Amino acid sequence: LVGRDDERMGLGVEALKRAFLDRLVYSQARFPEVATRRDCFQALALAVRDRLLQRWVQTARTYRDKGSRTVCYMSAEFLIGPQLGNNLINLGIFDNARQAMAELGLDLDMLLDQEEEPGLGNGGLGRLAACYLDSLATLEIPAIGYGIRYEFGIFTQAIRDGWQAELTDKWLRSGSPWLIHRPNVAFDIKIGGHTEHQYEASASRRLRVQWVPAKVVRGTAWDMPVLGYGVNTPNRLRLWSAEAPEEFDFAAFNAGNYYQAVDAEVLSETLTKVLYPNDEMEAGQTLRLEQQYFFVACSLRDMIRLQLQREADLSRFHEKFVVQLNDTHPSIAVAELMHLLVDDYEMLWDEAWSITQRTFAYTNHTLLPEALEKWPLRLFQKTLPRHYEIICEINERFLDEVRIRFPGDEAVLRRMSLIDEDGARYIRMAHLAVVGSFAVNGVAALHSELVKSDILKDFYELWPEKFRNKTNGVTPRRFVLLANPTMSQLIDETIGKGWVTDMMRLRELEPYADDPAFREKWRGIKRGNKEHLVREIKRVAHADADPASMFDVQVKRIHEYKRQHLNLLHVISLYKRLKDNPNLVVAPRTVIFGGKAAPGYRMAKLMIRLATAVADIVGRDPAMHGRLQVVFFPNYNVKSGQSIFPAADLSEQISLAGKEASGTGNMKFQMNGALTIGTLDGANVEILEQVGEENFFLFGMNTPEVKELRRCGYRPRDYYEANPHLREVIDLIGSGFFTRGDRDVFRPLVDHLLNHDEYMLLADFQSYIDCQEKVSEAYIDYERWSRMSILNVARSGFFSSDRAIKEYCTDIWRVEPVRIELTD
Ligand code: DL6
Repeated sequence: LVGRDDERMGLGVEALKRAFLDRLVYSQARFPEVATRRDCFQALALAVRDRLLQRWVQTARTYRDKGSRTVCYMSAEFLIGPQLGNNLINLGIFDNARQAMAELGLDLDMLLDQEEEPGLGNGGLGRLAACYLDSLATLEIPAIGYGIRYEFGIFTQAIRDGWQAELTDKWLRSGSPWLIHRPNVAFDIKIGGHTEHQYEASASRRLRVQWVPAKVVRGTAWDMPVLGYGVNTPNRLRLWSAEAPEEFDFAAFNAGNYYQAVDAEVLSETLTKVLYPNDEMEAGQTLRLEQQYFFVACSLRDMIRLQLQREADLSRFHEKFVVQLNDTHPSIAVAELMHLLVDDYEMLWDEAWSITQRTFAYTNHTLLPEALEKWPLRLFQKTLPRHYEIICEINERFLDEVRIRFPGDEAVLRRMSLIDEDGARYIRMAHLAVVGSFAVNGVAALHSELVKSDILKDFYELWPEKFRNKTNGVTPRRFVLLANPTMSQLIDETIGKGWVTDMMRLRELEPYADDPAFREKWRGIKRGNKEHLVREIKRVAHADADPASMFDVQVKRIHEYKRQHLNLLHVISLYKRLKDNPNLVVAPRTVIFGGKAAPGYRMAKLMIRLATAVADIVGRDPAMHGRLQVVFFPNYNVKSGQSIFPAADLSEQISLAGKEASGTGNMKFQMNGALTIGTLDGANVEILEQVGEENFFLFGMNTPEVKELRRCGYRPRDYYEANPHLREVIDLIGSGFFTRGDRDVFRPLVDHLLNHDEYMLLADFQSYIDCQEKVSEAYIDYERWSRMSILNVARSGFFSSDRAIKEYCTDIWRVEPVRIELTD
């Protein structure tokens, strides 16, 4: 198969041209003169897909022949981003494709821009899953990503009159060239109904449990190939889509009720219709629980199907598959595997439980107690009656173990139970995940410690050996090589190309931080990236930005704990000081915000409104020209992130210490040469460790200080009373200055800060302002800044997702790479 330069496989310029034209005619039914941009994108994407599929078939065959142990990464979200550019990079044909398209009179960038972003995730957690798929394939680890093919991904954000408006995300409007439907890989999944227990006549020993469902939904597989960089391994991302088991309900149809017949189909399809936004406590959402169960049930059946193709029974299931639960969203898998093994495959409970506990590992991604998933017991029981029984059984056996370990301690039993019985009753999904898994990890060193000392403390005391840390990482292929080609080229020229898969080699850049000529090139590259972003800002936000100013950027989900409003307090403080003292010497700044607020999260939406209001007033003030600008970049997503990270000078990572599990944006900024202003939170702690204090702007309380302040009774108003400048800033917001005199708009925000301030902005305010002064001084000394920027990149290797995945492989999954050879 290899070495041929034909339309399906060749990687050279001529072969790519032929492949493109072939696909344009035979897949799009177009000739070049009338082809739309979309047709051309589609043709190129399909030509690239052909090259992936050849490798994919070979990979699948090798895995089957070798019976390889496989990692199954189960996640309700995979924020994969546009695929074409990344696939060209990983195939090593980006430049060839550019040339091929140019020779056909087409611009590759224009084609790349046609691709709809698959918004199959909310933020960090979903993007992490996508980075991990890239690294798994790059490291040649047999792996399957299992998730949901949402018809509507995360909403598209528009800004209307300064407020966030949500528009539906029809990413599948024109189909996706990357998804391959497998209608033959289909499972019928039961939901609702009741159970029937059949007992032996002679004794009351239970024999079989029959689950009689209220409805059945069919899941069919859609596969997306995920190619590794510089290797022949495309792994599989398998996404499940819901449909009715039969096209029509024939009974209803024959009775003449066509609409009732179609209704069933519509209802079934609703199941995978839309991605739920996080940050909204919607524990009452039956549909969300059904979604979680549906994709997990399909995935486990798929794995069992594969295992039974290889072996006669399921006794070695856990040797062939290891399942990583990405947060609690798929944790119902613990009960589902028990249901399958015990009810369908008639295994004894103890053997089934032993297999289950050796199959799963669980990653926790949040320290916010309100984000720990729990389901109202009634809702759960109604939706999954059999799983409710299984969870009760798991719980009884588990609590017996707890009783032996902590005799007589009723409080610990209540705290650890899988069922929360304090007040309204809930099923605690994190507890189910911990009990059913052999390994539990946090996503940054500090977070993993807090998991052990706070949120899962009792479990850590019971099973200390289960707990580990796996600091997150991000893929340098997408976020450096693809996003920042000019910097990548300079690095290639300076230290060679090996860094892309061995990011620790970036350390070889360190001596160049002291080379003035190198620093000048470095600045030139950043300037070019900023000019590119300026054009994007003009296009999407209709705002001007000065590329000579410091690009001070905070892009991430909007949430009070991430404290975008603390950033805004600094902006207002700077604005006020510049107004009061026009000769103040400070670095000119463009402060850029981006991020979505969950549609039902009122305070987050108000924070966006504050950002747009401040941007408006500052933008209209001629005195701010060349000194301060504020931009809200709408609809921040993976694609726009690729323009934003390479252009940033300053990365804002300012969450309250102890709240951000890790953060991954912080890593993407660092890899692109931005300096961090941040608290000792999440992975910032490790970034600081890597780059050294002199190359990081640290401010604010640390986690013990936050705890101590809370213990003593935090009174935000005391800080307001004691700090005249803080008072001025807060009062300006409250006065209606940013809202044409309307004092009501921001009243909830100001009241909240003065009376509650759960995330302690006021306590950290002065430290943040002082630190921003240091940032400004450093930026003005542009040689020093460039040096720091180079050192940040040189010391970013630890945050490659390859490092993280290698740790998972050796410490949790115990899997080995499998080399894929392409043979004739
Ligand atoms: O681990 C990926 C990412 C972390 O970097 C963020 O710090 C964390 O907030 C995020 N967690 C979630 C949790 N959502 N829920 N549940 O998105 O995970």
